[in-house]
Amino acid sequence: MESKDLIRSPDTRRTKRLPPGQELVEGFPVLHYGGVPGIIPEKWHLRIFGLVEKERTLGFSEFLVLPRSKILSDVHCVTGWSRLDNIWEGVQTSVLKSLVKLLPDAGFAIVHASAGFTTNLTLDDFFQEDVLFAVKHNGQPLAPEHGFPVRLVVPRLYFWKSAKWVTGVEFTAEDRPGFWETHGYHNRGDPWREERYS
Ligand SMILES: Nc1nc2c(c(=O)[nH]1)N[C@H]1C(S)=C(S)[C@@H](COP(=O)(O)O)O[C@H]1N2
Ligand SMILES: [Mo]
Repeated sequence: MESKDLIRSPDTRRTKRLPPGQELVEGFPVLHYGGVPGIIPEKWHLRIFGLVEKERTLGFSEFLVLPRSKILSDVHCVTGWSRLDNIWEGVQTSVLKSLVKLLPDAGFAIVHASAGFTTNLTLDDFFQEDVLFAVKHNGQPLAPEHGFPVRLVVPRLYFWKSAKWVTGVEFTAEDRPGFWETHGYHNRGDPWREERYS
């Protein structure tokens, strides 16, 4: 579906855009654990499950007709680089609320990705207006190494929360630290508070 106007992530309005301990980069470094999966879009699914009334699985063609938005955001990697003014196009997480009904006990979103990768967010962080499932970066489809066909983008937290090659979202009552969170990274990861490691 055609996307609406550009939403600015609030951090892009700061006069000082660089969080403490970060350095600007011009390129787009690639970081992840393991290999780059070769995902065939026709075989890709997004499963929405856990504490929902009725679980749902969307295929790529169903995902592509969901309402889309464009978001301007800065990227801050916990390893110290930041990349400003990224335009992401995709489906805001809030759209999921029109696809499934969350049960009252749900408090966390566990984002699942290829090869068993997960990352955890509170529902408050997950449903912020600037959080989206991106299919494009700066007008181009995502490159395989940057998460093709779909990645999450969580602009206000360090970039490890922005899972590449997303396959599902699970709603849970209890928090469940994900891959990087159980390998020494902070449970939340606010770059302005330098929540880097735990
Ligand atoms: N599936 C998956 N997503 C992931 C990771 C990963 O290991 N697996 N690493 C995270 C980390 S640590 C970072 S810094 C960003 C890097 O994204 P980029 O390669 O597009 O710069 O992806 C995040 N998303
Ligand atoms: Mo990272």
